[in-house]
Amino acid sequence: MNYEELMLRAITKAEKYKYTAKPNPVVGAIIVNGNEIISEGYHEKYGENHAEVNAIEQAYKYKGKKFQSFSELALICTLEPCSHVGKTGSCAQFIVKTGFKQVIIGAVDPNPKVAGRGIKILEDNNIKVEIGLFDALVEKQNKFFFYKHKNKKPYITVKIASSFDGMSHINKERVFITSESSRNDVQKIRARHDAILTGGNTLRNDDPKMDTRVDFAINQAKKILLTSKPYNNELDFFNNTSVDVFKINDLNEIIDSYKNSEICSILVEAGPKLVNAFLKEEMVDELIVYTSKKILGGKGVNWFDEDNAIENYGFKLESSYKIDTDLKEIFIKDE
Ligand code: AOF
Ligand code: ZN
Repeated sequence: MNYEELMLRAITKAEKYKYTAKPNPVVGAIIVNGNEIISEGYHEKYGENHAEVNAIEQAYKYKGKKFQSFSELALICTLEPCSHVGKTGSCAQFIVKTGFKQVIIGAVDPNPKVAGRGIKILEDNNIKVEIGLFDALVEKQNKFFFYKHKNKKPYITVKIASSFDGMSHINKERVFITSESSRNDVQKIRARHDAILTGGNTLRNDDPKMDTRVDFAINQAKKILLTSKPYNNELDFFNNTSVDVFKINDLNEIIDSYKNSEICSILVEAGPKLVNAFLKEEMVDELIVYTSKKILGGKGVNWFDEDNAIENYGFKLESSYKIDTDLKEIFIKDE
């Protein structure tokens, strides 16, 4: 296998850990001796070993058998090895200490704690480093992580469920607008995000849990509540989780407070008032709309005041699917 094939293999296999590594990026590392794969490692779980460490620990089992010294081997990593000592040691230092002489890197780590320093450690220790192999794929795979560090703010997705006549259900009328399949699909969107944000009205009227219910392992998203009024903190929403509560109205200030946190993405699941406030502030990067065939009429309240509001806010349709009788549309900010 050549380095291109190995990098693609590492990227593809790293994908498996996207729900458990978050808010960290998914990362893969492969160690080869010429054409032979000696070992592979992945960042499987947030807070646990980085990919390179898992690969190197595996490789030690074959030292003296498949190879004599690490200087004979090449290490392929999808992301620049980290320079910082975080929850685990510095991968770049560990690679130097292990004795590698050749490292092939996909993308440079945009995290300001790393951002080229890992590469410098390797090069300063006479390791031959190649950078940029399929970096666009690595960036796409870790879209939220790269966005957060490039823009110094989390990626914001808004999800709404709309009746055929463009409405949300009215206060305290707990009707399901969309089908069970659509609601299961929402669980996967929750699973991808690092935080879920809602407002006091939704909390009081709907009593939502807003946790992610899926049949695979995930890191549950953090919860964020925006409310200026009193609330009952014994509701299910507060079960087994820490919730960040904001009593201020300034959305920019609220979102800005996450710029130095690990949160890379926030999913807004709220009612029309808060959703429109996010849109008016031009803070939404992606808007996901589920539309059912149901008509709500007098039992509903309009999601938007004007016709073509989504387009008028500068969104363009990126994709559109049928889910049972519902329609799922994804709109992206038209830059
Ligand atoms: C690597 N290899 O497999 C990953 C890296 O909180 P920590 O200590 O786990 O560090 C997380 C940061 O490390 C993350 O934000 C990113 O910059 C980098 N991720 N680096 O060398 C890995 N997952
Ligand atoms: Zn690392």
